[in-house]
Amino acid sequence: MLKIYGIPLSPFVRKVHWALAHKGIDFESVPTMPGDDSAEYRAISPLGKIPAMDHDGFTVSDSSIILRYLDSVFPDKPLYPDDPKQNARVCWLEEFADTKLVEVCAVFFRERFVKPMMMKQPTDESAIQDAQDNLMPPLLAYLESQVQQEGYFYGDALSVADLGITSAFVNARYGDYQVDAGDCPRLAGYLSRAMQSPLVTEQLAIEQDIMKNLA
Ligand SMILES: N[C@@H](CCC(=O)N[C@@H](CS)C(=O)NCC(=O)O)C(=O)O
Repeated sequence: MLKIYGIPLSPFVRKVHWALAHKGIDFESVPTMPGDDSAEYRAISPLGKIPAMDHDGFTVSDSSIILRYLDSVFPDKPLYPDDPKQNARVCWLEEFADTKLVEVCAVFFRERFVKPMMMKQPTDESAIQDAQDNLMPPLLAYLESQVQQEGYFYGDALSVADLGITSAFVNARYGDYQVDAGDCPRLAGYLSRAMQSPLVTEQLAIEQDIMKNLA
């Protein structure tokens, strides 16, 4: 049995759920909040971060490590290409998404979704302004220079680059942030294709159900 610990509002947990859905592998989603400091959870995720995985008693944490493991154990529909250069490129795009892009998308998510809706706290408009004017533009410019005009973000098959980048922007979307098609036509076109793909629309509907059941 495969269990994924976390909640899919986390871009990292969402990435793993999407990978498993793409590969057609059943799993149990075990709702776990970020920073869970129970001894049981720390045993499988020593930093207390989500996601973590339990596969027939083998446990490991971190979305990228989980995805690499899953790609080896379930090699159909690989998310990491075999070719060394293509592999390095998608790993880099995953890293870019998981570090800087998630961090900036999280400003919109935190300020316009988590704080007002979940914590009943006011939005810090200056944080939003800074993200919009200063933090996001260089990231968008880079992604605009890398994304393909058609199809997937990189290459000719869905890869972890698509999962990481699209998942980060889902968090920005929860915070009412959209990429402007006038400024970044290729990236906006890509995100519109990705968000409307059957994988993403189906998974976002499941995400809504999971979150409703937790509320
Ligand atoms: N590199 C990790 C990052 C995971 C991560 O930062 N998860 C956040 C939730 S989005 C978390 O659990 N934060 C709690 C904490 O840092 O204590 C991964 O790819 O899984």
